[in-house]
Amino acid sequence: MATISFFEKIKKGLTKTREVLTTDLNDLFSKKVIDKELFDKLEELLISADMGPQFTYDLIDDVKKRVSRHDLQNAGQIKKIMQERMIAILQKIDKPLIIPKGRPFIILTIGVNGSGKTTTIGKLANSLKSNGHEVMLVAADTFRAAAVEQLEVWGTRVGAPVIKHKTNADPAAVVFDAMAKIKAGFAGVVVVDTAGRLHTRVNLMEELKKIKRIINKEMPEMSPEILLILDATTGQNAVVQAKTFKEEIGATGIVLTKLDGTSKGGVVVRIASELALPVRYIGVGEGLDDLRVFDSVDFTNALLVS
Ligand SMILES: Nc1nc2c(ncn2[C@@H]2O[C@H](COP(=O)(O)OP(=O)(O)OP(=O)(O)O)[C@@H](O)[C@H]2O)c(=O)[nH]1
Ligand SMILES: [Mg+2]
Repeated sequence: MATISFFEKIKKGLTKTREVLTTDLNDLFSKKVIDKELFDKLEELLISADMGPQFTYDLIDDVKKRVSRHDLQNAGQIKKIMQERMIAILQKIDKPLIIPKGRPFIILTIGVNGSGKTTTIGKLANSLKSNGHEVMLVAADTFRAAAVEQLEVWGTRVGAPVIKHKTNADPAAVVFDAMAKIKAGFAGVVVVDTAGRLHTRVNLMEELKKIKRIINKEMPEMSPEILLILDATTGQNAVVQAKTFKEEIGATGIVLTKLDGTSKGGVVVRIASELALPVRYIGVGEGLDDLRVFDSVDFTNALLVS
């Protein structure tokens, strides 16, 4: 079986959004004339891919101005303009997570129920291990039955130890144990799984704040990466959640999961425009190898270039 390239994998993962943006746009741009109907259809497409109203109207406005200046000869050129505008926005959030080797580093994952936290941790641990990092997983989701077992399955698959307590134990106490491992000499990446929560649930938010306080108290010299895991299939809702988590807990980066399951991949543009938070990784499937470092050029190529 031929191995598919890194780029092809992203492209495959983005198929559903690609279908909207590339296939439908190509149909649209096969028209020779640039008229009102074309703009209406373009607007509809961009909105359905969840690029957000701002991006959509700015793009259409730009194209209209170019048309009136006779700068635009055919509709096909619109795609190029769109890619340039997307890259200009996405570059701001294109800041990969740099993880040092031989020193402890803490990643705390946060996000609503089912957004993909535990799965992302499994995939991330796999990628870290293959890049030569030591990895330790921390089962601070003591809330949901079977959450610990789910993390342990990933731990076994990737060969990473899991720190755990019993169901309903204090999550902060599990994190405290992990900090003790660092103090005792563990010099790898500690990845903390937490319970899913509604972004409106006060008690669960307080639990996350407590975990963060423990990390800051025990490891004051360390800046943990607080990774907000967002489900791309929820589109605009993911942006709303992100705002709340950012305000309440203070995220430092985003992972956008399930891009393979949605035609709303344009939500990355909204995230970039509305939240000043880097997108560190994207999830394009459920397998071990389905996490990708976010790169604005690769991403737009995967979406728009045939
Ligand atoms: N297709 C696809 N599915 C994903 C991806 N990431 C996660 N999932 C699936 O989404 C579902 C929920 O994932 P979990 O990792 O359990 O989510 P969670 O945030 O840990 O959930 P809670 O612990 O209940 O809050 C699982 O069925 C995963 O396999 C992805 O990138 N693509
Ligand atoms: Mg989980």
